[in-house]
Amino acid sequence: MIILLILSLLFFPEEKISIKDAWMRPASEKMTTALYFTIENKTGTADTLYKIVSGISERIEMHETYSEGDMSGMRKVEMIVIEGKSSFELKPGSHHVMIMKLKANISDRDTEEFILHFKQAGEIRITVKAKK
Ligand SMILES: [Cu+2]
Repeated sequence: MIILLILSLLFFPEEKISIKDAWMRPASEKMTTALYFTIENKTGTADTLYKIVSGISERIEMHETYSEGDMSGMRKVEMIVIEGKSSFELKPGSHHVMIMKLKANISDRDTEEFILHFKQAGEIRITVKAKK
């Protein structure tokens, strides 16, 4: 019985939240840049991304882009909800992460660390490569 349990854990690891295709735009110190990635939620329940932390800037916000009549632009959102068994793509022209007041230059092919905070999955650390 116990052997069966161990085998099932080995062959069917717990499905959870994963981050794919993360990238950010190169930018200079004191400037603002954007981070994009796809969140895959393989669990059966919704999860919420509510905070992103990194040492590379003074401020990090999640943004959405909108257009209402003649008005269009981007605005801050407090959280991103990823429904169960679905994925959510942050991409140019859509939801993105705004990295404000960079503490150093980010050059093409540099890598930076971010910690994503989810209500269910907890902290997920990602390494992101800069590309043009
Ligand atoms: Cu923005």
